[in-house]
Amino acid sequence: MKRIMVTGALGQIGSELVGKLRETYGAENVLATDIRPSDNQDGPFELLDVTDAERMLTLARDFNADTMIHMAALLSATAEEKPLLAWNLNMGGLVNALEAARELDMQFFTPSSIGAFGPSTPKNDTPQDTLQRPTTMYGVNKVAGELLCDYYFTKFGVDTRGLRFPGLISNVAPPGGGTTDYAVDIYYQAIEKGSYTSYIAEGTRMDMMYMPDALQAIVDLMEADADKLVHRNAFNVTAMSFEPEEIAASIRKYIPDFKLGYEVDPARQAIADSWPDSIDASAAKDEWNFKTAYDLDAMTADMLEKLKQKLQ
Ligand code: AKB
Repeated sequence: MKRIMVTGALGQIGSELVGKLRETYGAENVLATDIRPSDNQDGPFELLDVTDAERMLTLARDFNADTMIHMAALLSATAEEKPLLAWNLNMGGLVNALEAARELDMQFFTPSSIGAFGPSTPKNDTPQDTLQRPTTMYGVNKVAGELLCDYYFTKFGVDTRGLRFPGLISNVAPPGGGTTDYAVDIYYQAIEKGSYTSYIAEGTRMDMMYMPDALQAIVDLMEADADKLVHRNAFNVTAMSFEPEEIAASIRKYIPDFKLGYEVDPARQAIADSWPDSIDASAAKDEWNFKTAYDLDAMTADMLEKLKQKLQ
């Protein structure tokens, strides 16, 4: 049975991933860590600032971890507001986690993002292997992170794996500081107010995926046969690509009077404009059978049902 340590366990992905890993591998085999304290009593938890390399290594060693899932990071919009903090946290945390993995011979996962692409990347069907010259600090961190993970694999033999996530949509943890967050907020506002004002402009397409598919993709990639992996860091994955009007149209199937307006935030719009419209996930499909269960309408139905239960 795996012994898994998760950093950033209270973040947008971490807070659901820990539950999924505990269901799959047993609660006692998953150590959740975060810089903030947790009220969750479902399994082991430790406070950890990921820039503290010594504590990270000690926690992993004391837990006998054989797998490190490193999630702690600032997302794109916050990283753009605080670029130096983003560099220190995103890169410092990653190198500390990779060093712990090297020292303790742990399997390793960390997410990359569609943010690893930039304006000169092909916009449609963005290939797995292509030009990556991002213009955001988050993107710089993600490209450097992909390369660093490749380096730890080729140089030290650490079993590093990663996914380039699109915008992730979840009904559990609210996102914080991302560019794609509008596609989560829109569901909350649809239920609470029947309308939404989008900070992303009409016609702006971005890739997205429902959180249950993202969690399954992490487990599937970590379980994949290493001999079949041509790529490692990081696979393009996506379930859908849409613009604000398309998600609004999907919501109107359940809330017919739903209204969408626009008040564009230039900072987040500039980030969105530098990212692809749709990426190609065929390498993930070919190398480890990546698949998704939710398209836009299936996601909308589930989001609205779950959020109604939560908010009413
Ligand atoms: C963000 O918007 O920053 C993230 C991402 C696509 O990496 N959701």
